[in-house]
Amino acid sequence: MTIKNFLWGGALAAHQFEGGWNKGGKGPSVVDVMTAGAHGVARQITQDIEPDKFYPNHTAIDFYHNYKEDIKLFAELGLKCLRTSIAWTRIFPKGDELEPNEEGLKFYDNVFDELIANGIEPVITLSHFEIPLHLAREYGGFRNRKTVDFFERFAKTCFERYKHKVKYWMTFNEINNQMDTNNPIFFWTNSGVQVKSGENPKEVLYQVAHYELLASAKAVIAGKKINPDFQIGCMISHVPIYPYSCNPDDMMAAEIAMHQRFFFPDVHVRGYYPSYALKEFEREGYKLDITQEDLAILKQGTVDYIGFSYYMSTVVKAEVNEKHDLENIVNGALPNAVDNPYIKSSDWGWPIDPEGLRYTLNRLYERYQLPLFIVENGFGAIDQLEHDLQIHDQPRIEYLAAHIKAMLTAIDYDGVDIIGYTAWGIIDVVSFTTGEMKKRYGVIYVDRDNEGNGTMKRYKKDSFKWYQEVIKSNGESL
Ligand code: BGP
Repeated sequence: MTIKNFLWGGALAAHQFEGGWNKGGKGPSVVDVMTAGAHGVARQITQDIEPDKFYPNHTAIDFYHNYKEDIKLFAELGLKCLRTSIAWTRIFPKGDELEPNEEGLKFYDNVFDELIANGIEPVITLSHFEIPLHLAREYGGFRNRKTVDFFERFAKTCFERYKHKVKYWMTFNEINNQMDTNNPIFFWTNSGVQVKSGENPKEVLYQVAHYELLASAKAVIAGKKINPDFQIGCMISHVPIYPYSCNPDDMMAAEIAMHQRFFFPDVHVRGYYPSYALKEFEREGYKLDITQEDLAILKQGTVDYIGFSYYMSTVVKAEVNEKHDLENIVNGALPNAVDNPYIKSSDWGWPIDPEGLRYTLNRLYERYQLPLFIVENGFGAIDQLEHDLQIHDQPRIEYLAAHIKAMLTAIDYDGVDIIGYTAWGIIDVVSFTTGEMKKRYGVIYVDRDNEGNGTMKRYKKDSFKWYQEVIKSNGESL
């Protein structure tokens, strides 16, 4: 094996584990007004915080008050890095203030210092689905050019404050999952946007996308001025799309559908709009506010690496599948998606496809020739806390082992350049899509249920010891 200085780690996002949603001067974000859903039941976006409703992210797993103990566990696990995010509303509670909230900045100083003291490098996402609610309500989120400036101010504030503590940054988490314009949750959490009746969601999407890509490029430019050693990446969700058969029509359907996956990283990496997007804008007659000055900024603010999440693959046929369920996250905006008969799925219907990770690594690397960082991968499942306080999560071990093996093959045989691997939800957190607690990813169990009840105590699962060995052996022991 040829990996050196590899960043083995765990991944989390502020709103899914911190709790303390209104502590230390924090303002509400777009996820703070989202109720819990369940498998097949969508989360609701409420107008404001309604007293009779349960908002799972408000307390989450209360890392806010337990960060020292949790970081101790991460150190025992041997993590080399922890990928997490900065809650924008801890720093700018409403988003449009001129001055940041010192208490929020101090909280992350404490967290980063604690991580570094324990030999864990913080890897930071600036915006992981938690744009300030005020920006969403008052400005329409990223449908408004002003939000670009608010984000830039937030990014600069973080870069300046943490320039000696953080090297690896990402601008927007899974920026591309809002390509699924049928799912209002993604638009809301990525960008603080709700589509109005009579609007063409695709036209709204591309305007929002432009402002976000611009905000990302401006952040990259500003970050490099503050510390030229910063590595600033994008973060995309990558679900490869396979053709259902070798029928050239299926092949072409898959190839065209992949534009959806590549649109955002194409701009982040190359600094200009891809030809297929420009043709679509023209063909559909979209009226977009994109200036020459913006295009120059996109060109200058390209990313250093590609952070991405990988959970599953999907399959399309040339013809539209009438039974397609548009609420189904797996198939998202692909009306021609079908099941893959060769692979199994998780209890939440997410196809399990480790080879798809090797395929993804190869495709992304050949297209962009930039270092890749697998910043999310994991297995959401129900875990049982036994009477003897053990949790036997063998399926999770199998999932992670198979994916890590595929990654190591991509490094050793295919020569793909990979910075690191951070297992998603290293400690159990609130599920993003469903708001549930019972969809667990962690190697550390948290005693909390879907309704927010439980002792919040932490327990090591079988996968804890297993992952500890993986890290210690630098991937030799799977
Ligand atoms: C990604 C998000 C994460 C995370 C993960 C698992 O889309 O970046 O925030 O939650 O998916 O999804 P879920 O929690 O819905 O199972």
